[in-house]
Amino acid sequence: MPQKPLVLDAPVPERRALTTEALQSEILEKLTYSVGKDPIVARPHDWLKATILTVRDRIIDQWMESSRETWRTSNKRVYYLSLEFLIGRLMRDAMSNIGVMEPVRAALKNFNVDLGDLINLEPDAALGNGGLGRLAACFMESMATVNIPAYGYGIRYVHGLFRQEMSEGWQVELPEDWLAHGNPWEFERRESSYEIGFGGHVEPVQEPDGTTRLEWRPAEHLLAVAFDTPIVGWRGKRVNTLRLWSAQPIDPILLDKFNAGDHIGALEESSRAAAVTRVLYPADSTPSGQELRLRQEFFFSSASLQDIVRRHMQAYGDLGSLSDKVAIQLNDTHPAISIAELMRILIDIHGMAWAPAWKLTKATFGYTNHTLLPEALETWPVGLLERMLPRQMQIIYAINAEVLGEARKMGGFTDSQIANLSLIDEHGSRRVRMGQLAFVGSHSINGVSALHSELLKKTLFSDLDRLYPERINNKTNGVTPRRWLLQCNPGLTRLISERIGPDFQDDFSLLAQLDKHADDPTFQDQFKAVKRANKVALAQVIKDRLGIVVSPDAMFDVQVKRIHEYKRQLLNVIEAVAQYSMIRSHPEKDWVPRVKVFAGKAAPGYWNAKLIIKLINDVAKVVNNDPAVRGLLKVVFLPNYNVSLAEQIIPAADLSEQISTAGMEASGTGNMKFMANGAITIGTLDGANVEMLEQVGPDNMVIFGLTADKVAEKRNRSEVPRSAIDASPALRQALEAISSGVFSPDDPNRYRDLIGGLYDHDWFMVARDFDAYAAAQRDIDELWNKPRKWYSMAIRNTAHVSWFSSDRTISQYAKEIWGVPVVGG
Ligand code: NBG
Repeated sequence: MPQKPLVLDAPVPERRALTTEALQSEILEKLTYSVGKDPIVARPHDWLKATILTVRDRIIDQWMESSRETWRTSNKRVYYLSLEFLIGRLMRDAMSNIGVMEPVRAALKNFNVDLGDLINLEPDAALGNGGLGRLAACFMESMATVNIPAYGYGIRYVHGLFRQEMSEGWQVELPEDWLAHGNPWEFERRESSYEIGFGGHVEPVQEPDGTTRLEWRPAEHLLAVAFDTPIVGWRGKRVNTLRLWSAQPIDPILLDKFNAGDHIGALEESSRAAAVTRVLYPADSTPSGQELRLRQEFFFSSASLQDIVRRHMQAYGDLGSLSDKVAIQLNDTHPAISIAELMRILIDIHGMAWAPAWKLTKATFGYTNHTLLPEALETWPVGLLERMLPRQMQIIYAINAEVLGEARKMGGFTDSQIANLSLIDEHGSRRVRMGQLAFVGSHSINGVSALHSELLKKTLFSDLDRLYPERINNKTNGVTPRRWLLQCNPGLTRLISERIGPDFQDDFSLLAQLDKHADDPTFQDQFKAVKRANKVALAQVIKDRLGIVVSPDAMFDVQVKRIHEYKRQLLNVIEAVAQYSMIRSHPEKDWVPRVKVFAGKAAPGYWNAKLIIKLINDVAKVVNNDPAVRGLLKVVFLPNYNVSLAEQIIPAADLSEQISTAGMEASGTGNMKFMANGAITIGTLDGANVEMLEQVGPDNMVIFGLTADKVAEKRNRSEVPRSAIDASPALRQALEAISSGVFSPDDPNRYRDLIGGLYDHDWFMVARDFDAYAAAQRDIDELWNKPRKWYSMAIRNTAHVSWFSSDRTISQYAKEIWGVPVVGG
């Protein structure tokens, strides 16, 4: 029998007073009774905790109301399964969304505590690597904003993404400890814990009615315990839950072992279990391929599905309606094992027959693909799956038989196309392709920009697209304009509000009204003043962290993102080297002063990416200290890029570098954040850049380089890059300088192989795009010299950014994939 929660119609509690006095006494009460500190001795972390608890209280009433409403209305729920949530700090976001920032600031001031200091003290929750994880965090905020009953499911890693430090210009990884002072946002839910099995075997079990069913008997179990964080939308109307799972042992200590004197052995199981959720894998767009990673994937998938099924049974008492009431979105293939696990739950535990279970599964799941890079597509050895998840592997085989049967029935597939469709990759040792599994088990497969979705159809999934037409669709990424404009750039927000009124904060399409002010010199001057103030603040950060002095009147030219060869930080730094030698050989020319800002982490095992960081730092050392440069070019690498640093850098950027090899960046989301903050983009026709160009128009963006088609063509012809290098004296000279050790006198051969690769194969088209890129940079210089033109372009970037709000993206998911209503959006 369905058991609905008892109280469905509790009265909506009175809103708490928003006055400074009320907040002041609440903060004091939290400090005293929850933190246990006397204000006289309280430390900054105590005040932070008391403030977060105060803000949290104001969210909880609405949180409960949101979930009561979902029970009451029986609306469909959306579950976003993601191995990564790159949340960053939550306090400013929450205060701003519920509108208590100023009274909290005033209340703290009366205790002589500065809110700004507390904001900077909050640890940056980095439970993700890059764009994919940050997208999940933006989506959580937007789902609450457009009033979708949604849950995010992920892992509560004890250590998020590593902290990056520099040692003589090399990246060094140190553990990040975001939980060191506890996490006042979360609620541990011991009652919501599930057993997760691994290993063992599958056994036939006789039912009383004479039929047999299969049952998985895992050899090993551990416990998934839920930790809930409330995520509040704009204006606090809806609060959703981010539920992160933590792994714990079933038996915290084996007492018999302990009593027998084996004190270490007694805790072995405990530490084995805890290892599952201890660390985030630090690879971005490259799978780690390790057994522990697969354990993480299954652990959080199984826990989430058990939770979803339990909640559904509690409300409806029957799984037949699952896909009417539940939509599950798979964020990349990381949770793809969920497809086999849901089938197991439906068939083995709830006794459903194969055909209806398969239909229900497909109707419930949607899959978002985030990359085409072949090396980034997850596969797992069949043997490993058979050992770790024997029943799920049987189900994968059965799904595969069904898919291949359908292909044969449809006909027209060659042997190699059939091999392409198969869930099992038979080349070399047999492996399960998680992308194929996610595809066949979902009714919707989406890419994250128009170009990327087209390429999905044409390349990676061309055969599956023929077998199952209409499943592939596009949902261009977006970012939350609350965090990435209103909160990170209060100066610009104020200016825009003064010009067009504050309503754009509730309807970002109103930003388009800025277009008609783009040529107004007064508005341009104000826009420039806001930008300059943000640059002064960033210059201070650069000085504090690196001891490098940069002028806020120089152009801030910024490339911040994960370090990856396809993102081509190398192209950028080679161009800087070329520019450096131009400045030296032509001191008489009127060079545009530039500060090149880089930041980003490299996967610890990705040698070339780490070498590129070292190269940037080596070049910086020479260029920044050469008196002949006269400060006209500065190169800075800011260590430990994370969400909070991004919030400081992006509002201060004049130029946004989005220069990936065309066809390789699925979407990019940093590009949209820079656009919102009035930076001009220099970019390739890749990912969402293509749609940015459509929105803002070719006069307001600088596009260069090979298109995705041309890149593919050149790769097919395996054209040698050497001719491009021979034809470009500037490039040749820069490459020779780097590879001969001009920037690495301590180790002249350091960059020989890295640069050699450009002569050899140049997979990422660095050499072949160089001249176009350098020319585009000179166009940028010219624009900079015409400030009226520059700021009209900058303003138009902000004016036309609303399409890239994640509210728009989420509304499209809701309408076109999930079938749930949205508000506004
Ligand atoms: C990344 C892409 C980005 C994209 C984000 C979010 C992975 C696997 N993919 O281009 O590289 O913006 O996903 O969709 O991290």
